[in-house]
This record gives sequence, C-alpha cells and structure tokens, in this order.
Amino acid sequence: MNLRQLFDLSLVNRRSETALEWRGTEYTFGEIDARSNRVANAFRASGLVQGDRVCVYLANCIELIDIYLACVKLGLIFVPINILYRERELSHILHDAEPARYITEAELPALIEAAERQPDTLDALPLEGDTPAALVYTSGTTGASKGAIITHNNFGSNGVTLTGCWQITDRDRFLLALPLFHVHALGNGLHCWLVSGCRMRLLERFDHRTAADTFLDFQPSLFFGVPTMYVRMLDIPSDMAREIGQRMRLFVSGSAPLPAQVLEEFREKFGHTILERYGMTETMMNISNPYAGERRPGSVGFPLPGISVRIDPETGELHLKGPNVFAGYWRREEATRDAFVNGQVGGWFKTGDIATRSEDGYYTLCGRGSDLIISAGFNIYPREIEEFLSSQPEIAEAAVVGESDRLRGEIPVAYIVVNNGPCDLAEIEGRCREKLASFKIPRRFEIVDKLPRNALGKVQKHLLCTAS
Ligand code: MCA
Ligand code: AMP
Repeated sequence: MNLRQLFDLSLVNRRSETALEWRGTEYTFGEIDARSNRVANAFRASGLVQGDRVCVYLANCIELIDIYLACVKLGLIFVPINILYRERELSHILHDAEPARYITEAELPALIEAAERQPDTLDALPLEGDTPAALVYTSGTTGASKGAIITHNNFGSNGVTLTGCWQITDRDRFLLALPLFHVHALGNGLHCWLVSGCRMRLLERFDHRTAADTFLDFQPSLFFGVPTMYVRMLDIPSDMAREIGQRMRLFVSGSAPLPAQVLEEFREKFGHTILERYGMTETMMNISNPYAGERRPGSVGFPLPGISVRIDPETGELHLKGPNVFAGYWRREEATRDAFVNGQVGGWFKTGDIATRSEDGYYTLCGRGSDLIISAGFNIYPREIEEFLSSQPEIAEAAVVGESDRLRGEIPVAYIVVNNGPCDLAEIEGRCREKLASFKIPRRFEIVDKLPRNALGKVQKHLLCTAS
C-alpha cells in the first residue's frame, strides 16, 4: 500500500472533520487533501516527475505538510533539512540529494501562488509500497551525513504500528511541537495523525516559556517529546501541571535517554508515567514501553510488532529486522552494506546502540558504539566539530566530548591544544556560530597542553570527560 491509500483513511474518509490547527485557524481533512492536491498539480506543472527530490528548508508550517503530502502523492522524494543548519551543512545535502526543487521560506510565496491556480483534485498514481518517500539526512561517525532512504512501506508500518500500540484514535487531541525535519515529528507525528484521524495542533517549535499556556489552551490528550521538553515542563507550577495531567492520555518520550529521575518527578507532578520508546532515522521506531503494563524507568520496553531484535553476544550491539528498516543510504552502496550484518542488505541492521535485555524481556540502552552526542534530541558527531576547530589557524588539535547536562542530556564541550601565539576563544566561538548549527556549538572551550592519548595514539575521550 502506498501512503496516499493509507492517508485516505482520514483525508477522504473524514473529509469534513477538523484535522489541523495552525496559527489559530482550523483546517478539515478535506482541506488538507485539497491543499496538497493543488501543490502536487503545481509541482507537476513545473515538470517534476516521480523520483525527483524536493529539498525543504523550512520551520514547521502548514505548507510543509502540504509539500510532504504532494510528494507522497506524486512519488517525489521529500528531503527535509534541519532549519538550524548553516551554509556548509546545507551545501553538502544539496550536492548529495541533487534536488529538482529546493524550497526555502523565500520560495514559499511563489509556490503558494502557483498552487492557487491549480485544481484541487488529483488522479491517483499506482505507486508501490517500496517507492522511496523521503531521504532523511543523518550524520555518521565516518564522513559526511548520508541520506537514509525511507519508503512508503517504512512510514506506513511505523504509523500503523504506533497508532495501534499507543491506542491513538480520532478522539485524540495531539499537540505536535517537534521539528518536522526529523523522523520523530515526521515519521511518528504526521503519520500517527493521518492514520488515526485525530485533531492535531502544530506549533512552529516548542517554547518552554509558553508551553503551559499552550497545553491549557489546547487541552491535548497526546504529546510526543524529547527529554529536554519534559525537563522544561518540570518547571510548570504544580496546580497547572495537575490540570494539564487531567486532560492528557499519553506522554511519549524518545530520541534521547529519559533519565529515570525525570520520569519520577514528572509522574509526581503531572500524574502520568511517560512512555519511553526507542528509534532511529534508519529504522523508525523499534522498541517501546507498553501502553498497558509496566512502563519501566530507564528501559525502552519491548520490540514493536513485526520487529525482530537481537543482541550481538560479543559486542552487545542491538541488531534489528523488520518492515520499518530503511532501504539503504542514498547513492552509498558501501555504507549501506556496512550498516547490515555481513553486508546483507535487508538482513540484520546494526544500530550502533549497546543494549541489555532483562529476564522479563525489557530492553535497556546502555551506550553507543560511537561517540555520538545527543543534545536536546539533536545528534552531534564530534568529528565534524573537531575537524572544523582543527582547521582554525590558532588551533593545533581538538577533541569534542559530551558532558552531561540536566536540561539537554548532553552538551558538546571542546578541548583544544593551541598553536604558539594568541587564541581568542570568543572569536573561535563566533566562527563556530557562523558555520555550524547552533546545537553543535561547544558550550565550553577548555585549553589543554595536550590531548590524552593511548599507546596507539587514539584520543582517550573518557579521560577528558572525567577531567571536566
Ligand atoms: C532549538 N533551537 C531552535 C529550535 N530548536 N531554533 C529554531 N527552531 C527550533 N526548532 C535552538 C535555539 O535557537 C537555541 O539556540 C537552542 O536551540 C536552545 O533553545 P531553547 O529555546 O533554550 O530550547 P530548549 O529548551 O533547549 O529546547 C530545545 C528543543 C529543541 C525545543 C527541545 O532542541 C527540539 O525541538 N529538539 C527536538 C529534536 C528532535 O526532534 N529530534 C529527533 C531526532 P542557541 O542556544 O544557539 O540560542 S529523530 C531521532 O532521534 C530518532 C528517530 C528518534 O528516536 O526520535
Ligand atoms: P537519529 O540518528 O537522529 O535517528 O538518532 C537515533 C539515535 O537516538 C539512536 O541510535 C539512539 O542512540 C538514540 N535514541 C533514540 N531514542 C532513544 C531513547 N529512548 N533512549 C536512548 N537513546 C535513544
């Protein structure tokens, strides 16, 4: 089944029901369908054909949903780009994806104008489920970021599975504050919304200063967040927290570890046990705590239906297989093979995450094979920052490590060895800010005489972490 056929459950079947609240205006599923048909017709009129990539560099907005649905309907490949990326990060993705169309805020008025002149119906294309729906760029420990090819089937199985397992129905009121350029909001948020037919309020972004008012105003029953959002919400006054909790049915957390203490404090304050789950861009959601049954603090729960999980007995790495696993990296056959056990694409996918399994079947993540840092749900590969820092004339070498942080989980900290001569750290930070996404900028710079290295010359990052 392609995604249009799946979404017709809501777009066609519930056409007169309210689908979306965006900036104070309500839209029905019929309107969402018609809007995306017009955009699809405009895309077609401009010459886009199945398989073309459409890169989108936009903050959350209704047009982003229109564009995604138009891509789905025409078999175009949607390529969302992190709005926090700067020129250098953007240009890599644009070169790699070779888009036929690149849509930024500046392009939107022309697209809206072109779509206004188009019919609001669209013939159905006979797309197979294994048609690529999106390329989502994910950084790797080695080299530049790679586009994970996510098919209609991948998104479909993820959306149907989560909707079923988390008992999402058309009676839910869903608050979506996550950025649509990542799989958390795109794969889980949009797909659970369209599969279930619930009402969704979309926010441009999560703002902790207005979060309580937004919850009280919209009165959601369902919320998906990263741990930083839940830490922020612990600051909401108790009476408001209780009132929010009374309206809610389910809070879900993922993208980074949810500290057990945050889960406990949140339960105390809001009267809800957050449901923690585990996923990856390449695989969508894999393992989730149960909706009914014990949501165990610190654990990510059981494999979702249809997904097989095993732990490599030697390395402790989690491997998985299922309809959720992506089709490979865009134009990178070697990297694709490397991502699977014995290079067998479609076999066991190597997650890079280290896990244990309890006797009663709960999985717990206990680290990563790589030195990935996750800050407020955004992934940071130290190597990228290290390479940038080392290329500065004042710096001889640099190592970036994740330091634990109550709010963001981890924050990047840079240890640098300077060349002879002055080194103005504020100046270095300024250059980082120009070239790197904000979440990648080291929150602290430490000058050291030398980096600790083992006998093979490899930097011993754990010694830097403990030194801080
Ligand atoms: C953060 N910033 C943003 C945004 N988010 N700027 C614009 N738009 C955004 N959406 C920048 C701010 O400018 C600021 O930069 C810094 O981040 C922190 O902002 P602050 O207001 O203090 O926010 P916060 O309280 O720290 O919360 C940040 C956040 C945001 C709202 C939690 O980080 C976020 O939305 N994270 C979600 C990421 C996500 O969806 N990850 C899923 C990946 P400065 O400090 O320079 O001023 S998918 C995944 O991992 C897998 C599949 C999975 O399992 O889900
Ligand atoms: P991404 O590459 O952005 O898709 O991030 C995927 C990574 O996020 C996974 O490989 C995990 O390391 C991490 N992750 C996602 N969910 C959780 C979770 N609930 N607990 C710990 N780590 C998580």
